[in-house]
Amino acid sequence: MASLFERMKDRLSKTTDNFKEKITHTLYYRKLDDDFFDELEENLILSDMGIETSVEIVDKLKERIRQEGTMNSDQAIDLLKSIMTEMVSVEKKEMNMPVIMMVVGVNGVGKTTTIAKLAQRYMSEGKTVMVAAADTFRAAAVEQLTVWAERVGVDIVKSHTGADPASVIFDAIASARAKGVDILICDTAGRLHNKVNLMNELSKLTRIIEREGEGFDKHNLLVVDATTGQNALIQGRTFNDAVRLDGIVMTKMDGTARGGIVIPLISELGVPVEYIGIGETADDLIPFDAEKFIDMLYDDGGEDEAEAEE
Ligand SMILES: Nc1nc2c(ncn2[C@@H]2O[C@H](COP(=O)(O)OP(=O)(O)O)[C@@H](O)[C@H]2O)c(=O)[nH]1
Ligand SMILES: [Mg+2]
Repeated sequence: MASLFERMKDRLSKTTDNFKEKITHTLYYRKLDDDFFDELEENLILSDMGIETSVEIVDKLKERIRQEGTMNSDQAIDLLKSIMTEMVSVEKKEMNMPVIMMVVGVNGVGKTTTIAKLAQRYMSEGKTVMVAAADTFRAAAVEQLTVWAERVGVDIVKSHTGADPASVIFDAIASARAKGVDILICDTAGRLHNKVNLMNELSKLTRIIEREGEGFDKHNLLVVDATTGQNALIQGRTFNDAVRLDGIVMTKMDGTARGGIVIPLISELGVPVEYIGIGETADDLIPFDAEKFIDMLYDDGGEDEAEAEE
């Protein structure tokens, strides 16, 4: 079986190929004139880095070149790499057991699937896990989490469709406490009628978790879908205003060229991407290492074998 690193590299190849085509391959052996910087900025935007972040990257690069003196385009690209690495180096937040994890994000991004993947992963790390079906809005949502819970073998607390999500979370916390569970993962509905509505719903759930979850660490995870490109960034901003985000999971990194979106998401929000989804099975979730990701964007293929097993 291919190593995790190989599998990741393979699944992310559309994103990394796209970046190489737009950035490294077109910008080597070039004069560092205005055209160079304009094209760089444009190609960063086309690589889904977002306008704000692209402008920031190019400004930082110009500044650093000014400080360090004349250089050729190869050296500028190396500098670019280190600037981008600095921008995404946000420390991940430790979780102290027991934990209540609230998973938020709009419909269809992959929340329920990600919860199953996370449950399986935490259990394989020796943790006891429980999931709460607090997306009571859609008829199929509770059923879907139930199927996943059976598949990965995790306890589930649920109610009927249309039940109050806060009451499901209330019951789940009581049950998690009684059973001494390490991690309670709460699914939520992805309705996003408008921002006020979202804020109200999430703050209601947050209040219940705060009030009932004494003694539990709280960890809020945002799930976003890489294939939506800039929309993932817009959702990130909206949710970041509505709830304290501790981490992000970027799904559907397989088969999209738009994975570069993780960079502005991390640098703009200052929230780390903890995991990426690279497929539809419970095994298709891998820890995200921002530095390694940047390495992969610039890598020409000669991979360090020592890193292959992890
Ligand atoms: N290719 C791919 N599909 C995914 C990934 N994560 C979720 N999906 C699919 O995305 C669709 C929506 O997922 P779901 O968990 O129901 O999203 P939710 O509405 O946010 O709960 C499903 O068909 C999943 O199989 C991923 O990492 N890669
Ligand atoms: Mg769901």
